[in-house]
Amino acid sequence: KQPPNKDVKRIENKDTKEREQVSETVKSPVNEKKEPVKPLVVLQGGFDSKNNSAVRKSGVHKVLSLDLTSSPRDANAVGQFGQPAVVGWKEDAEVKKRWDEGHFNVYLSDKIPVDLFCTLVHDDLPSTSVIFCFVDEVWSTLLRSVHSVLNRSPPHLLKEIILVDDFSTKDYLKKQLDDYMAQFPKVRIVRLKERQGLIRARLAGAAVAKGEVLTFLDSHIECNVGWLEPLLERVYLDRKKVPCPVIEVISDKDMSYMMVDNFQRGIFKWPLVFGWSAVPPEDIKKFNLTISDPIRCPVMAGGLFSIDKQYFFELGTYDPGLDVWGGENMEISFKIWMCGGEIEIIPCSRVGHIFRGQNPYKFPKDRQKTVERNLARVAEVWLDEYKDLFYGHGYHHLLDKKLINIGNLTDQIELRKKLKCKSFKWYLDNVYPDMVAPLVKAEGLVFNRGLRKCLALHNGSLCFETCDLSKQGQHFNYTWMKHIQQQNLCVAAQGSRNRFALQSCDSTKPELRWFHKSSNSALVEFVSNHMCLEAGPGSDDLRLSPCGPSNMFQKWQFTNYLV
Ligand code: LR7
Ligand code: MN
Repeated sequence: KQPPNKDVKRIENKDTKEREQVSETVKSPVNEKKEPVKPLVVLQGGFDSKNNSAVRKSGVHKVLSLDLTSSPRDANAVGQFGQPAVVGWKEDAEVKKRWDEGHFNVYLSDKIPVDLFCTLVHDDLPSTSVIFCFVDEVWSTLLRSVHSVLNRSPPHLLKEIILVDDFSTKDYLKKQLDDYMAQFPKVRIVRLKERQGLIRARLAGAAVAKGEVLTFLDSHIECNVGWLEPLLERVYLDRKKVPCPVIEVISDKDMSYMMVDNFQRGIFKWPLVFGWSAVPPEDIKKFNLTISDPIRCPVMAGGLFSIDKQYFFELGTYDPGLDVWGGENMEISFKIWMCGGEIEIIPCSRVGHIFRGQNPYKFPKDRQKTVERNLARVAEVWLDEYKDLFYGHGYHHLLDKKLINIGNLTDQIELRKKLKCKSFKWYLDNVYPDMVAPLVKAEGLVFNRGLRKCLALHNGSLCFETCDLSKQGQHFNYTWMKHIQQQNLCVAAQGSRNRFALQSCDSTKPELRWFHKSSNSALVEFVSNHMCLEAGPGSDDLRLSPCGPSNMFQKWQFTNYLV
């Protein structure tokens, strides 16, 4: 979920270089070393790779490669996904010879793995309400979304389709839509009286839904064959499972439908940016994962999932204070995992989505500010001490409460207590262990290169001593808040001449922040950005001086750098 324009990256077939560049955002060990992949086109033919911008948010949504080595459960093995299998003309004689054994193409049948890609599901699955919310959606894509659900869902499992119109401005979405949908008894339209944003629009749909399960979809999707049953199967097995289909790519250029790579998980990077990443190959091996096994995801993309209706309400739905777009996928994901549920991608369920580089509708307020505010709400409620990592990755400005009003969070904090949800640390340790999230950036002694001594706190003020790891007074943290911190005391940029006193740490105060790039670099005062912390020549001397790139008395080194 990045700002528009910047993140329109391309998947290239021919240009290996560019592919590698693209995969840098979210590393994918499985595919990195491979040759450029060729997309597998299903449903519709003709895919011009050069014009495909099938990427959004921070992650690369990779197109399924054809060069997987053939294994019994290989999606590309002959006959999988219902693809026609072709027998070469040289084998015609064999085909004929063996036809009568079963009066079908026995020769070919024997080539198809016995292990079918997707297993069967129970026959007493719960019914679902499918909820589409939309604002000014294009007519044809909205209709195609609805038709794909009507055509490809077993009628007894589809309770209804609820279209929530989030106060669209387009005329065709009014009477014309009512008239069109009147032919389908299962389709209901809910009209919002003012623009609510997708979060509250979905909640309006959920409030009137009659199915046992809620299935949320974006309004520019195409459900693939058999998409619904595997999702409902998971909810049936365990009502706290929240299954998502594999989100495939409908080209924004030629509208072709492309399958994506298997074994991709939804993840986030700081500051709460959604992305895709390949399941680590060690995990595939360790858990003996086949391509039809559910993939547990730290976070969901947001738009496409099923959830037991009662469970959704038990969880307190979405934070209704989230506006317009963004962040709600983080919120629901943390909530689900930390409060006893699970998020899975179900490879047997596949839904295409048109990925767009920009939001085609207007934001009532500034887009970036809206998303930032939503994310800050999520961080404040769910991240515990890790919220510093969120603010520290470019969101310091949100800490100045005057700049942004994130609204009241009492209900959300109460809810988390009531549900007895686990800590964010538990989530990181158990759900997303490969996430690197140290609570501080650097720690230990603070060594000055020029003076060749270490910073020490002595009777409330700073001085220098011979470096000694055993002395607690010499231990400092360099935090995400850019603090040089000992317990709850922070080095402040305002010192009287040569004596630097410490102040109690306060993340809202810019004068407590110091830029420090890496080992052996300066500590630059945040506010002015051109004054550096300088030591010496005497052991008690510490001052702010104009930064000089080769001044050794301005070069500092912490013992350990954690990032
Ligand atoms: O104010 C709004 N009111 C709405 O009703 C804004 C949007 N909407 C509707 C909109 O018409 C659409 O049907 O909400 C739906 C989602 O909006 P999109 O399509 O603009 O969102 P997106 O596909 O760019 O973004 C993803 O992230 C969103 C915000 O966090 C939602 O969670 C989307 O559902 C989500 N989409 C997906 O997960 C599909 C796969 C994308 C990926 C990765
Ligand atoms: Mn969308």
